[in-house]
Amino acid sequence: MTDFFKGIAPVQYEGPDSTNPMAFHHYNPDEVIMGKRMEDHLRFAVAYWHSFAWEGGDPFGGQTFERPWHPQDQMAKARVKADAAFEMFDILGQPYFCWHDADIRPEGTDFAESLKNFEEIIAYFEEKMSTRKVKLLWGTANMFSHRRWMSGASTNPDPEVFAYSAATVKTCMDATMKLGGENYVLWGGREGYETLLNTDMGRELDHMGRFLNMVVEYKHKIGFKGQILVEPKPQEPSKHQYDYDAATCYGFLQKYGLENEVKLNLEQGHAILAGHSFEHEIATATALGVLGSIDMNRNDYQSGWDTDQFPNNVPEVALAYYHILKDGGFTQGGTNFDAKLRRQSLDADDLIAAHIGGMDICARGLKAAAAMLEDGGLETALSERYAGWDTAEGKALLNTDLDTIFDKVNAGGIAPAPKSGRQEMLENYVNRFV
Ligand code: XLS
Ligand code: NI
Ligand code: NI
Repeated sequence: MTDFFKGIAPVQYEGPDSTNPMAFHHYNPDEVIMGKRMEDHLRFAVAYWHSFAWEGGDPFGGQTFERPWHPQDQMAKARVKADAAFEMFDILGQPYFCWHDADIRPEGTDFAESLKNFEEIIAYFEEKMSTRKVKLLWGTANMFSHRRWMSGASTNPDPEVFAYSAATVKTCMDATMKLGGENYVLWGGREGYETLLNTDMGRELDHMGRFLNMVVEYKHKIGFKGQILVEPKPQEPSKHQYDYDAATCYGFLQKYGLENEVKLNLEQGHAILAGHSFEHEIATATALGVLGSIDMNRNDYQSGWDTDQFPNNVPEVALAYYHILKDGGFTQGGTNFDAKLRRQSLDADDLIAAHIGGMDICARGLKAAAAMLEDGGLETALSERYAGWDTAEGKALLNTDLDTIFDKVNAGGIAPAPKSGRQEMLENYVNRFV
């Protein structure tokens, strides 16, 4: 036991009229929405890196947080950190959590020592999970912080780094499987470049494609039933990252024959950095059949950086869940809070309140999305807009050729009449629900 969260009781649902800042006002796990419990729709996960490993630094200043598990370079402290993490899971009652290897264990002096540390903590997690309901949404490898990864992991010009990366991912997949993880994520932290002057892009992409194929081969070899997910991001820390956005990732997966094996973990902040909206990224992934899971957060719209704040915009979140629900909802994926406190938010109750807020915002978004779908206004408008394609003539058009179409148009049989796109009407419609 730590006393970091001492005096903070498990968070309960008290409804929208409650003024208790340490209660849920909208997240009611058992409430049934479109035939499914809210908890089973949202599948919330706490991110170990932001909540427990990050020390409050930014590019201009170091650590602001002082936690009982600091400094993080000792095994005993890694256990204290795990104790605190599971205490927070008990307080929040969220069903899942996620980690990178580097979040949970201190780095060893060599690969073998890092692995020993990692396996000891995984065993410690296993013990804690055996008496609790909390599960692992996904595991991943941090192959971007240590200096060995400065020129990339699978895309590194040095084959020894490729080898170190492959061995690292193997151990993280093993641990994810051991803990019953439902997904395995690969975010290409430094899989990109700082300058094309020193970069053989074609070669790096081929190496990354081969690496991901090895991951998929290993998944089948060990019988891991979880989804393999890649996480698009356009830049930061690299100037340019190869997994730029959902569409770019899909092209990459197709080129390397992986489009039926690998899905996407989409993040709000990364969508914004790529110049998209979150719902654009989700709609792209659902159109291509590769939506896997989401990292829920929010970027500051002025700073232009991956600020990883907790979400606080209901209309935005509602449109994200609208596309997720329309796609049938999460199966193995979920809503991971890849979000961190502001560096001045020093206290334990700030950390709890941040998650309460994020969960409540998502609950409101989900309810609004479900209400829109149940009302069906957007679907009716869509089917009316595309109705021409459901007629016999519309269907036949796609199965003919330019000459035949030309003859028909030229003979005067076609005279398109522009129709309103009704954007404001539809925006007003959405506004009724959010
Ligand atoms: C960083 C990424 C990272 C991944 C996991 O921007 O979002 O947190 O989700 O490696
Ligand atoms: Ni991110
Ligand atoms: Ni992320």
